[in-house]
Amino acid sequence: MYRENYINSLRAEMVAMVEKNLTPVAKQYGYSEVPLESTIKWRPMVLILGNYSSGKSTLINEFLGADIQAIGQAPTDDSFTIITYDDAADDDQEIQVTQERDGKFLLNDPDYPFEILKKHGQRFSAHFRLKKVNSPFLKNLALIDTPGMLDSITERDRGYDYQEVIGDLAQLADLVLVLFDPHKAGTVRESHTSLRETITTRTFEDRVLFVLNRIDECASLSDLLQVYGTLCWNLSQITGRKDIPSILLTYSSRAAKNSTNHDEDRGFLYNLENQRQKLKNSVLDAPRYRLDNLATFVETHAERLDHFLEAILSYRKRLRRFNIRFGVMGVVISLIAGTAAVFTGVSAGFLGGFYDPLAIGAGSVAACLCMVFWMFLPMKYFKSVFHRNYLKNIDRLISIETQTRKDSWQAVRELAYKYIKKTNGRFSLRNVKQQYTDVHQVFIEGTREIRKALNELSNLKFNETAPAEEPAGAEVIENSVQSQAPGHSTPTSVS
Ligand SMILES: Nc1nc2c(ncn2[C@@H]2O[C@H](COP(=O)(O)OP(=O)(O)OP(=O)(O)O)[C@@H](O)[C@H]2O)c(=O)[nH]1
Ligand SMILES: [Mg+2]
Repeated sequence: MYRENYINSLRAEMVAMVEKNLTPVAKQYGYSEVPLESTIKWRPMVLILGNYSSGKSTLINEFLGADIQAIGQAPTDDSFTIITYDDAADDDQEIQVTQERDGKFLLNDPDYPFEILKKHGQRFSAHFRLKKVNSPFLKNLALIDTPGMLDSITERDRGYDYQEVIGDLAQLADLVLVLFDPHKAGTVRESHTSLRETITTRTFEDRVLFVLNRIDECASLSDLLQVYGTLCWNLSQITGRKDIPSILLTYSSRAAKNSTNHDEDRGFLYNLENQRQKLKNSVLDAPRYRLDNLATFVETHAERLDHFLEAILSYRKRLRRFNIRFGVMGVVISLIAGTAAVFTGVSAGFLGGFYDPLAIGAGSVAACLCMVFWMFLPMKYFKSVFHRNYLKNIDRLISIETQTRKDSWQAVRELAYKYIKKTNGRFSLRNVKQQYTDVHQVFIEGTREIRKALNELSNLKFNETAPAEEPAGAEVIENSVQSQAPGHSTPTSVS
């Protein structure tokens, strides 16, 4: 409980910091149309992706402790379902769906972070829904069940851009599970595209957990090893990683019990740990991932806004220097012109002498006219040259000495260009200076405390949130396995 409260209060602190220090700047300059915190203020989310029939919905039902999602051998579910806790529901009731809402509601309610998915259109909206369930498993997180990835279907068939949708969801999620099964170990076309292009660019490597599910369906240990090898090879080819990502090996004891393939020798399972509990613990640890992701979120956006403000501030300061230099130059030239006019007037005999009030007046008028001319012609011309030069070489406004700086500058370079072009440098230097100081403070110090807290958290025991009991049906498959294991004599049968 202490751990949970600690995580929740740190989370609230970070969201408040974003709301106060980053969002006003982000909205003012068009860095973000929606408040930055809108995507992070909701509960931690776990996105469950995978081939069709890889057991996503079965896994979710097992976590929830009730049959909430439809399951089946053929591609069963073509919807994205957000499954979340119903705070108003009674925990003592049987676990069930207590409320269902459609995509339209979900995409438009500002309490949820899904506004950014509106752009995927009506067909997507019709395949998006929310289920509230009174399962204690969901107290600190939400699950997202997704349509299985397929071989044949095209984006046009689905009616929306599937890869874009999972890309956006992966960006929102704190943990992404990618499920495979022995029948199609990494060979489904949509999974290929997702892993090669979408997931890798839209989330961080350490947020993705690979799972080889339904391993009870392997005919033998050597069959499992072959499947595992194929999956490793495919994953390293797709993701371009040289190291083999860790893959959890799991199966649903209940589904295995109901499976018809009883004639196969599943004795090998006896020597393998079903890593279901490990998987469950990782999912239950989503709130901690969320904290880590929040810290990364704040660091990333604070750094980008910092660079944006640094660039426009640098432009504004250079413009001020330009104005002072050319202003002084104009004054000097005007004084010279005024004096020259007096000289000419006196030597031509139009004016009585240098101290003649008429001469002083004429000199002043000449100087003023010269200044006006200077400001409206040469200075304006040089200013437009200055403006064009900086727009052409906008990278000169900021020093890009490291790759990280380069990357985050790239993310806001266009925005800075547009802003400078639009305003021509007519914005308040004082305001931008203040904003830069505030954002820089967040960038340098904002997440220091949170990072320290995260270190402490990794030493805190993760206890009551992760009940250690095996899912329903586990006993049966365990018994079945034991009965088939060499040298084991417990006479229990699966059928
Ligand atoms: N033997 C065995 N069968 C499983 C396991 N997990 C799921 N199944 C079965 O596999 C079939 C597909 O399971 P689902 O949970 O519907 O799979 P899904 O990934 O949600 O499928 P789609 O929603 O269609 O993409 C069902 O008949 C399940 O009973 C498992 O670990 N072992
Ligand atoms: Mg499903």
